[in-house]
Amino acid sequence: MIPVRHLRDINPFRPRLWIMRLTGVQRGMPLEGEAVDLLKQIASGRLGPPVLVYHWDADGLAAATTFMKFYGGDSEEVELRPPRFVRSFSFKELLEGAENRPVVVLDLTPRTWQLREALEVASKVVVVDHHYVDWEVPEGVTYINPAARGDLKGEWPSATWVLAEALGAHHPLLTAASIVGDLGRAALGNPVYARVMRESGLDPERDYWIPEEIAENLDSLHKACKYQGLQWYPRLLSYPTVDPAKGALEDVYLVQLRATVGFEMEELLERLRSSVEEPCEGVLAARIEGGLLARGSLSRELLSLAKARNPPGSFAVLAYRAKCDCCTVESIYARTWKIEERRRLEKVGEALKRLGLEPGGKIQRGNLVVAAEANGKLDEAYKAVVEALCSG
Ligand SMILES: [Mn+2]
Repeated sequence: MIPVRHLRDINPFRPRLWIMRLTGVQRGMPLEGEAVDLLKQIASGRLGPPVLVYHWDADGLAAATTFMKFYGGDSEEVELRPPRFVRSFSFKELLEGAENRPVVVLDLTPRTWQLREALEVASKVVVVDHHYVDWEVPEGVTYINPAARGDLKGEWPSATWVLAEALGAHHPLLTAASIVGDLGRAALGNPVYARVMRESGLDPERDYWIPEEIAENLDSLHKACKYQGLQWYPRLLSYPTVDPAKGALEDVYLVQLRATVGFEMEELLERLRSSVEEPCEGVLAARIEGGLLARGSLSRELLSLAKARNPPGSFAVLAYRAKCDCCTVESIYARTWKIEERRRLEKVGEALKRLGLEPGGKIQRGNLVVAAEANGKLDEAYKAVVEALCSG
């Protein structure tokens, strides 16, 4: 279940592969202009120690580590404040006690109301991201997101890569891990992934497992709801004596945590299989809770259960409550594998909006999902989604 692999005689961690300055040739689309200048000023430390607010996944952690590695001031003074596993967090709460500092938001896509709050409590607000954005960005927010209007060519596969291009520097293997973290095996078809792997002295296909293990190790922090770990690792991995990619690959705590997540996940999947309901034909639904933040994998598993039925079901609906030490996180997911069912999925999104939730997701071939954070409204959200799918 947990693959044990060895580095054999590959040693991608020779000093030459530590942080590399990107040259003009290696850079894809150079990011320039006032936005990048401000980011560089913050990274130099001249505007005072910043607060980093970053996504809890491998890409977010890699981006935060990259920023810390390049920070020109005293990195001990940088505040690391990822949100507590919810995207709809409040900057006012998150930045309490660290007001009037520059804030750098990494791999998160705050909504208009969140950015307005950020402007009230921070001296500068810079967002570095690669997600689609279709809402207003208030004046005063500096946005570095070349993928904001879409990225059909896959030039911006991770926020870490956007940050690398903006800073003009990165750790290529850590960047490769950030891409694998976001894309999974689809990274194998991504041009940026191939480039940064070669830059690391690695073969993009044969050595895929190296960035994959790094990404899985980093991702086990959020899967096991280790909030303190999210705050620690970008600092630990950016210490001058540590190679961040090697550190993330070999760190004993991360390796053990990943193993723990692996077998707890098996138990959770077992629980999921025994709590499946079928509120109407073709819709498989489940309401469960557990100690892992694993809503994405659980909802995908539920969809494969639906698909395996005879006749195959079209939809999976998951209401999941993750009970973490730091907090409880409730989410609602609806998935289908049929592109022709996208209209019904859109109805799910509308139903969730009517409840005051902020649904997001992807409606594209091969990945049709609508999801929302539902803290305090999980039962309502579940009923609304089932009704939207079952009422015709
Ligand atoms: Mn990302």
